[in-house]
Amino acid sequence: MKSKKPGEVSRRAFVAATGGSAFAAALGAPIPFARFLPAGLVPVALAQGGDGALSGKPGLVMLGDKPLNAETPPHLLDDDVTPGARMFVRNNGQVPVFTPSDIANWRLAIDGEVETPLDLAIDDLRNDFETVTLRLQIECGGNGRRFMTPPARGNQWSFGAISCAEWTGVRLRDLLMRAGLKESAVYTAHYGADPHLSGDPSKEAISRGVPIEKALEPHTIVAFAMNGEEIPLLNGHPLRVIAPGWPGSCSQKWLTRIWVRDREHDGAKMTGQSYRVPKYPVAPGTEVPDEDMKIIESMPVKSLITAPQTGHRVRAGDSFEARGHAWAGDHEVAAMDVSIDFGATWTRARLDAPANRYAWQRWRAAITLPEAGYYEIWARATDEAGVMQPPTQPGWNPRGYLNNLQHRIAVFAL
Ligand SMILES: Nc1nc2c(c(=O)[nH]1)N[C@H]1C(S)=C(S)[C@@H](COP(=O)(O)O)O[C@H]1N2
Ligand SMILES: [Mo]
Repeated sequence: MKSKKPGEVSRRAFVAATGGSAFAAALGAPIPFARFLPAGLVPVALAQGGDGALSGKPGLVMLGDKPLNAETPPHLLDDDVTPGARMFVRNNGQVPVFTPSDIANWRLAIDGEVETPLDLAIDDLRNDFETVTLRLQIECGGNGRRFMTPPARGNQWSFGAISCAEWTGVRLRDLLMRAGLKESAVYTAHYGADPHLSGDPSKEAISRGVPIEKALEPHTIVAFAMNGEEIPLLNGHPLRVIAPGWPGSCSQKWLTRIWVRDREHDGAKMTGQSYRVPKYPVAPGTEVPDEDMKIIESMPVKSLITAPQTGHRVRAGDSFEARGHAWAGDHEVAAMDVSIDFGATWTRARLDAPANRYAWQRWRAAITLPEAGYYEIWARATDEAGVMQPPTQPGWNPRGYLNNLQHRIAVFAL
């Protein structure tokens, strides 16, 4: 293996090409008068409530542009397989810009605690390893943060930092087996080609990893296609890790390197308070020292109402269908219940099996509102271990992770 740090040459090129303009990348169009755009002003096409859209992702709600983050309103998550146009975007650094030759010459390095380091082209992945296609959910560890009291700092995601697309790629396990894991291999470290927000090429935007056991699971993959097409640029084109069921931050986009380590990885956003929760329950608002924090692994049980859209109007006495998805990190969802009386009584919904492990599960319920007035539909999933979504925030934690409170929508009967 050459001593070249993978992605290094390209990274410099990206910084030069982006020139700090995440807006242009997000809009999918150059901004001729960008130099006159007042600092801090978000283009109306991208602003929350604006009638424009993130390039290729109409209807998503922008949370911010530095870094670029956007979530999907629940009613746009109704598809069994999330289309690229409806997949949330979570960036820690700048959106990278690639030339066709960057993509054609893309390399993935597997190095560290392995017998034979690998330096692979995307065609090597396609040709030399078994290809798998799986529906896999990716949820940001901070999804639901907006509903934490007191508020936690970070992107104020409501319910929409979740997707379940159909990913095609190779098992990370097969790559690690080809390289030959040493006894000392205990953790992976993932690197991507996105520049740090500051543009400083010596800094990483984010570099997280997983324990070797998670890396060796057959559903942890290195994907080169999504929904039978190229991965959208904003979601990691041309190559990304999918470590399903764990915080989305484990699923490195624009992947250039997997470093196998002999200890827990300590890359950007692995340490301190990032993607960590207290080892013990704390009162809301408590400051928790770093050494009392542990790395988040499986995401908790959760569900969404994807139809009808909140604010829906029906005729009293008419039956209509409510439906959505439920998922539970490493686990399967065992039961789904809905309520139209603010949780006083619950009715069992129909719940489908997942298309494969780590796919979200479809649920449906027939609903009738007895008389004219305002109602809410509440939805509640229970996992196979009997753990149920709470009606309000679960354990508060300093950065507002893992908020799996029940989703509720408004419905009016006329
Ligand atoms: N290279 C790179 N990979 C990344 C990130 C990033 O900022 N850079 N963000 C992570 C986080 S925090 C999440 S939640 C998921 C989001 O994936 P998506 O943007 O495709 O929805 O990507 C992860 N992979
Ligand atoms: Mo995330």
